[in-house]
Amino acid sequence: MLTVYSVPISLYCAKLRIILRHKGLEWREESPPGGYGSKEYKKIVATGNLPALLDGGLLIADSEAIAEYLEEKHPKPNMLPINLDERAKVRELSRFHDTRLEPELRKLFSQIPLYKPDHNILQKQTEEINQRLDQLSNIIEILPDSLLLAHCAFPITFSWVEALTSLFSLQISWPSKILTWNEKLKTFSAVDTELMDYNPKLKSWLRNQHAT
Ligand SMILES: N[C@@H](CCC(=O)N[C@@H](CS)C(=O)NCC(=O)O)C(=O)O
Repeated sequence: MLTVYSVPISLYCAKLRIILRHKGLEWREESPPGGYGSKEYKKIVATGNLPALLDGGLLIADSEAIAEYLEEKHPKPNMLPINLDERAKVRELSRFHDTRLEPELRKLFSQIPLYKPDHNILQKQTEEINQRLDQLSNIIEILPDSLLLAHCAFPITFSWVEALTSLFSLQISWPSKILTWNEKLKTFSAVDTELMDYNPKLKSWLRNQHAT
């Protein structure tokens, strides 16, 4: 059985669970010994980050590397298109998430435990996220009729954006195309199942962070 090193609140671990569920794979989750970034965990995963996958003797870190490995090892159902050009576009969308949208969201994480967040940071990151959402709405073309690797992180990131919007009263402008796209993604049972489990955990984690 596959082993995934994860923590419940990790966005990229949730993305990986969507892929695992969609492919009908079985896995068990383990917390990183000593916590992620710990010396103990770095003996297993040199970079100390999550998620990491252990498949027999093979250990892989980075959700996208894991996703592509699973796609090649378990190609059904297909989560990358057969067509070369389309496959390249799907990878482009994955990179957009991991290198453009999510890093702007992440810059808000430092504000979460604070009673008095820095309003300049909130304002700046609101503008950055709005800009990325706008760009995304120009990248996504059609409503997907199958779930692809590149789709899997977005519904989780959108949940974070929504949760931080209510926490910090952010002025996020959601392009209607993205709202429609996200509703479509939620119709895939692997996405829906993950969100049903993840969203309450996210809300409760945020409440606890804010109370401490
Ligand atoms: N691009 C990486 C990002 C993973 C990532 O940022 N993971 C977080 C948890 S959600 C983490 O491990 N942060 C601690 C660190 O990077 O040292 C991926 O897709 O796996």
